[in-house]
Amino acid sequence: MAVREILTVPNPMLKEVSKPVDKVDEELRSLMDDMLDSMYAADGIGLAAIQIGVPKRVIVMDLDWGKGERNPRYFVNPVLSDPSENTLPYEEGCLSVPTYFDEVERPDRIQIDYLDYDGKPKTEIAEGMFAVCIQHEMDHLEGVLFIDHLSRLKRQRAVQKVKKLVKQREQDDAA
Ligand code: K1U
Ligand code: ZN
Repeated sequence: MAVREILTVPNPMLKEVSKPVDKVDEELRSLMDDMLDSMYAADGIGLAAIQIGVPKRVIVMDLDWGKGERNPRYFVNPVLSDPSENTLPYEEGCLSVPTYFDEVERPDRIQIDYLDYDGKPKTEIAEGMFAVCIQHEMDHLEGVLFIDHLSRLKRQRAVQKVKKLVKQREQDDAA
């Protein structure tokens, strides 16, 4: 298992549409293990494979991270359907847009069909934070970031903030 670098805006890979996975095998499980390690190391609750530069339709998540428990979840080739009419506004963050948070409104309930860590097909209803997070991660698979749901001005501000942060981190690392 390994912690991999998480890509940040404006890296063009984050705009790529990820490709479906053919089979859930040891190689894919190793990728999911690395994704989980990378997510935990960055203090996140979700991660899409494209965020570590792998354009596959794979998501990992742990909504209990930070509560002192580990409940990792894996979603391969996820498909969302039947969104609720009710929406939930939530102040979202993203490991690819570090230190920037803003409100996005999404359906508060949605169905998800996917393959699990062992390649078994599963169906679940996501609600609340699970619904917010899975829709945020699904956007990553389509090359969409949460800041793409905001105004152009806010998006530009967010990208400028991250560019400045990354430059500062590079200077600190070189010192
Ligand atoms: O996709 C990602 O970069 C992960 C992202 C998931 C997410 C968080 C909040 C709303 C929607 C999606 C993060 O984990 S960012 C880190 C963060 O905001 C957070 C971390 C721990 C607890 C709560 C939020
Ligand atoms: Zn994100």
